[in-house]
This record gives sequence, structure tokens and C-alpha cells, in this order.
Amino acid sequence: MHDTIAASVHRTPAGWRLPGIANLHSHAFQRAMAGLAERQTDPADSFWTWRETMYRMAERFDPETLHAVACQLYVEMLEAGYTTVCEFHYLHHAPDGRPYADAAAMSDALVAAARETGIRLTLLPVLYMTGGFDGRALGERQRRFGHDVDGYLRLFHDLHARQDAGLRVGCALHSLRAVPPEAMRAVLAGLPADARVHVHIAEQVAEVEDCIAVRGARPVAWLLDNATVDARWTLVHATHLDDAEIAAVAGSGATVALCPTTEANLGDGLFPLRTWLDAGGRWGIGSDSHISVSPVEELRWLEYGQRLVTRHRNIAVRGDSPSVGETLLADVLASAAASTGFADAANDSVVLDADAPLLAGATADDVVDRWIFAGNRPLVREVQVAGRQVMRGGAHMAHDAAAAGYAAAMRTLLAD
Ligand code: NGQ
Ligand code: ZN
Repeated sequence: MHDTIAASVHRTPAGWRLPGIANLHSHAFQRAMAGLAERQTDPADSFWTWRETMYRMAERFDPETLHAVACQLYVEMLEAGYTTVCEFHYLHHAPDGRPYADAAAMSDALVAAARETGIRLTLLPVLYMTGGFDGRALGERQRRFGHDVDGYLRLFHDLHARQDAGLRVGCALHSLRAVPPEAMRAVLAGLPADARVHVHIAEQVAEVEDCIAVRGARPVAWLLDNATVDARWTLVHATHLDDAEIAAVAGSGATVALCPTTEANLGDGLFPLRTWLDAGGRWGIGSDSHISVSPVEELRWLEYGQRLVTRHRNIAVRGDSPSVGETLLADVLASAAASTGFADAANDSVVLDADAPLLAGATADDVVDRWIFAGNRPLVREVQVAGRQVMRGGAHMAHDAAAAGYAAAMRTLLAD
């Protein structure tokens, strides 16, 4: 049995106790459009046409609706076994691009939702400056995302001063498309030395091609040449990597955040997992657009994508770890602290249903594989975060209140 799993998976009278899982990538507002972008708008539908639909939804949010959607989302995350979430947050201003009277109003809505539901939050205010690699101005629908360097650093430091036991604040660069090189350098120079940095890096082939055309290098190669990428960094959607980039990023100690259900939903491409594991790279998972909120489904599809293209089975294993579920879970646990900034989250726990038929006769040796690969019934019954019990008997304490608040917010968001 994998050492990490042997040390952290226990049978208790209440059921199988496992460590909580960190969700390394979330855009909370996108929960409100889950399932609403699955109709063809154009025969050439792609990530880029989905993005237009997403922008139309983004336009409708205010602090109150963001808070209600985030509460529902965080309840769902906790019920699924995620105990920390990294919010890659870029809906900063009013829809016309003007800052709210309180410039942190939208950030505060997320912080309040995390506090109320009990999930640990790594808030990543996003720097978003340009509409493409050519440096073009933000489009009308992107205006509420934008900052200049000084405005961004003011927001960052204002939020950073509020860090507490349940809140970490790091920096996100939206993407190389959205951040000019000199602005990236200025912002990185203005951060505390231990700040976590997350960036969308190489999700779509078109952005790799644009980066080569404008900056003369692939996105990951460009970033490695122009920033000190190390264990404080998380590269989100490192989908399109060549072998040299894989070796260099793995060696840097950075984490890659993979979001298999969203990456499948958006038609991004397939991450080269086996090569990454062979290079000793760190990785974790995120639910990103929240068409699925389930670590089980992310891990299952991460492995299944590899099986489908290689026509083999049991890909994510190592010499000392023949179980796929244990290898996946151990890697996700190992990357959490570096990516989220929470050093003390290892005691957060979830308890799986002792009476579930899916776990009948389970042993410490097979319970993780059963959880990740068998069936569709959610098995999490109890969740503890930072010593606080937030879920009991299969439902979060605020399950009904969050659902009612969400339904009301959706009426507003979907109104004509
Ligand atoms: C986002 N989402 O920022 O929400 C992005 C799409 C973009 C994902 N990449 C927008 N999954 O990358 O420009
Ligand atoms: Zn994202």
C-alpha cells in the first residue's frame, strides 16, 4: 500500500476516514451556467464560442448573486470531499468596468461564502489587462476584469492583510494572453516572497500558436525564461507541453492543476500524464467551470482519458504503488500545501458511508480504488475542516439554506 495512503486512510466506527482534497482551480460564478452551454451555437463551436456564452453570464453578477452562487458551490464541494478551494477570481468590478464603491466587494462575497460554509479559501485575485497577445484593449465584456499594475497591487495587499486561519491570498495572472510581460514582472516584484502564483498557461492550441507568433516561444517555455517558476507556482491547464517543457516544469517544483471534466467539456486536449509522472512532476485537480463538482469524477476521467488514447489500463501507477486510486490520491495530497498555501490542512477529513453497498467488505487496501472507480453514488457522509464539523449524515449543515439562496439568485441571473 502507498505510504501516504497507509498513514492517512483509517477505518473508524463512523466509516472510512480519508484526508480532505484541495480543489486547485475554481471560477465560482461559472457554477451558474453549468449545463447551459451544451447547445450548438455554430458548427465550429469551440472553447472560444463557449467563452462568449460565459461572458454573457459573467455580466449578470453582482456581489449578492456571487455570494449566493458561491455558497451553493462550496456546499457542493464540501459534500463531495473538497475541503480547500483556490478561487481564480476575476469578476472584480461592476459590469461597466467601474470599481465598486468598495473595490473588494466581489472578493468579499467569496470570502463570506467560504466562511459561512466552512471551506478553506485560497483567494487568487486575478490580474487581467489585455484582450490578447497583441496587447489589444479589453473588450466590452472583459472590462469588469481589468486592473492596471498599481490598482491590482492595492487590491492584492488589501486582501492579503485579511489572511487568517481559513483564508490565504495569492496572486493569479489570468494568462499570458491577458498580461503583458512588463506588467507581469512589476506585479511579481510587488508580492510577498512566499505568495502563491497561479496562471492559466497552455489550454488551447490557438494560444500556443499566438504565443509563438508574438513572443517567439511556447507559453510554458516563455514563462520559464521570464519568471522564477518554483514550488510557489501552479500552472493551470498545462495541457499543451512538449517534452522539454515537461522536464523543466517538473524540475522546477511547480504544480500543474488539471481540470479533466472542464478540459473535456471545453475540448482542450489531453494532458500527457504518463510523461509527467515519469518526470516526477507535481499535480493536483480543479473543478474549474463546475460542470462537475467531484474529486472522484476528476480523478476517474484523468485516468480514463489516458486509457482511451493508449488503449491500455492502469496508467497512473508507480513501482511502489500499483493501485491507480492510491497513486492519484497520494499525488493530489502531496501537492496541496504548496499550491494552496495552507500548511496545516492535512488533518481535514472526510468520512465515507460505512453502510454503502459500494464499500461492502472494503479493506484499507482497496477502499481508495473503490471510492474513485466504482459507481456514482456520493459516498461522503461527514466532513471536518480545521476541526469544525461542516457535514453530518450526508448533508452539509447549510445544505437547504444554500439551495434556497441559490434558487433565488438563479431567478435573478436568468431573468430576461
Ligand atoms: C476563464 N476558463 O478565465 O474562466 C477561462 C476561460 C479564458 C478556462 N480556461 C477564459 N477553463 O481563458 O480566456
Ligand atoms: Zn480557469
